[in-house]
Amino acid sequence: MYEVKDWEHVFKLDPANEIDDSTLQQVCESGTDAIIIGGTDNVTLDNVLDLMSRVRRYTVPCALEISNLESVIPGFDRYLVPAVLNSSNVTFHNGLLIEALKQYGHMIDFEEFTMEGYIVMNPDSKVAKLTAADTTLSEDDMYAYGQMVNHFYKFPVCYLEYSGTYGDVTMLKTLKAACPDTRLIYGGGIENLSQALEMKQYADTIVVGNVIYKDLKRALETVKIKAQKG
Ligand code: 1GP
Repeated sequence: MYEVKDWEHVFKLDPANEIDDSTLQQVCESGTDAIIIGGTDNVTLDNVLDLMSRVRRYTVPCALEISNLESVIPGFDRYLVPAVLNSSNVTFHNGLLIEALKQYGHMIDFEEFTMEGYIVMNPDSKVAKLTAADTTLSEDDMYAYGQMVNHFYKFPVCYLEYSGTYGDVTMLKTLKAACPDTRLIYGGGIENLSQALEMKQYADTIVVGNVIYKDLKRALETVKIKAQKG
């Protein structure tokens, strides 16, 4: 199952964070649908390679969410390419992408790549600061972004990113209403099963990140959303 459309629950590991073998084993053998390796700061070729090779001991699919060109390496099951739609800096829409294509376009297997229309909503997150994201979106704005992803860009994935804080479920619901054909991913601040279930009402896929490093037991419980769906 290397297609994002098959993923209901995903753990995201930040290559800049330390993770011990026992924790990694429990995360990889949790029954989650995939591991995404991705972060904002200090994502390097070395720490991506190290984490990928450790995750590769397990059968769980492993995807790289690309944050810079230096750390893109072969060997992942899938590559996720974020385009931050509410960024005021064109670098994060398509600037990095055009550089990547100029350098590597001749050797890319495009089937392995999935474009993500990203909407970054936590103003205090590193990603919001880095990308100069406009996090003050109204519900009308959110609906329009959803329409843009679903009907105009026709990206396969729309990712509502509240990284570091639990988001507004109303915004997610609004986005879902605008995205009938797009895989909707929610990530940010999910720290327990009930939060995972709340967001899963509208998200097709939920991403659990930080809590892995804070409270592994609660992180692992979130995988139960797979058993409890409809
Ligand atoms: C981050 O969306 C993910 O990119 C998950 O967010 O780390 O807050 O769980 P958290």
